[in-house]
Amino acid sequence: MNPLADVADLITELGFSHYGYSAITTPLSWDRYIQWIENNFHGEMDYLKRHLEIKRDLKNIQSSATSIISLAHPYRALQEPTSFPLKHLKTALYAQDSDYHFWLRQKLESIVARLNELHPNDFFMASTDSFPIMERDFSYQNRLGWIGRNSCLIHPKEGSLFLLGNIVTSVDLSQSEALDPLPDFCGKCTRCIDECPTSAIGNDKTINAKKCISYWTIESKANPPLELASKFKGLFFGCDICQTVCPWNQKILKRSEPYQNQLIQSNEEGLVSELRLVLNSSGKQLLKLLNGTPLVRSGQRGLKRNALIVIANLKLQTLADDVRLYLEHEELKEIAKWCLNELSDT
Ligand code: B12
Repeated sequence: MNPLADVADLITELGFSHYGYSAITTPLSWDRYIQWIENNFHGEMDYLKRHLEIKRDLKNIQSSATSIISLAHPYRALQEPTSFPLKHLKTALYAQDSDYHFWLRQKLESIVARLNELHPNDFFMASTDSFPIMERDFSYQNRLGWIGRNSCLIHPKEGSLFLLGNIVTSVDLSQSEALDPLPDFCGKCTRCIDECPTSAIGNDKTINAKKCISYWTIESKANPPLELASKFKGLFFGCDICQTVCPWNQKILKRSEPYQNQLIQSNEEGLVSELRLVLNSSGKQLLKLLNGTPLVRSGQRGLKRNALIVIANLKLQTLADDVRLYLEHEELKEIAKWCLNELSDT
């Protein structure tokens, strides 16, 4: 019997697409993870090097921890229209919404609250990027998908356009017979590798973050190497290319077409006006506009940096005067100069 039967309805009501559970083990890809860090593929994301003892053994969070529940939630922007204010700048699908660190965490906390009622003497802890947990790895172990060539977790029915949350618990959820992880259905397909504009995806299902558009437009505080930035394809925040070209996501993308703001509405006039808005707004104004969305993570400087790169990529001559205002900017002058150069090449 499913030991989570009492919360199964709640999980579905909350919009999770699928879930699984198992006993805590050393993460299946622990050695790969260490190798990835040693290869320096994490760039400036130093937090990935910390708390390794917790990552390796989740019992270090709480000694009574024995099991882990993994849950997948589809990006909400694929299911319903969101109030995301930028309709033309290309923003990753997960980010065209309020920040999942809040809404997904809240949903996980409601499950934890119910579980606490049912098991008052047990321990439950929810995490979505809030604890040093290898979320993909445990979700793979819990059969939420296979690890795709693009390193995303892919499910045969749900594709990969979903977020992950995990609940660590002292309740023993070990399966009487350990189930094998889902088989890898990537086959010979290399579309994600072939279509990645910056060749960030290796042949061993790992991403070199230092080449990944998502890393440079979301995580990094620095300016990307200009040679690399020239390949960003006008993407403003995050990148979904390695997922949107994946055959396993085509059905989901088709089904959600009515909600995909930017694929439908983007036009040059709208794009120019949004880029102007980003470049000419103060930090306070941008915070007000984007409050609660993942974009605030990049900060004023990061968003302006991203806007300058979009202008250079798309050769938007009309914005040359707006770019010139940044030639004296302490941190953005190099990018502004490069951007004007790119514009003058047209
Ligand atoms: C750091 C990070 C990033 C970095 C690095 C990404 C990366 N691939 O490593 C950057 C900023 C680039 C990034 C980008 C994105 N991210 Co991110 N990111 C994370 C974070 C915080 C840690 C991931 C990590 O540890 N990376 C290090 C690498 C080495 O680990 P890994 O990706 O888990 O890779 C393992 C597998 O490849 C595995 N492996 C490879 N082959 C095999 C074979 C076998 C048999 C096994 C067992 C394992 C295995 O070994 C690796 C080491 O463990 C997680 C949240 C979390 N706490 O886990 C989210 C997370 C991975 N990101 C997520 C998302 C949504 C994204 C983006 C789609 C966002 C966007 N649109 O821009 C992109 C996708 C880019 C991509 N193709 O991965 C989701 C992924 C959901 C999913 N369906 O897979 C997560 C889980 C966040 C969440 N809570 O939902 N991200």
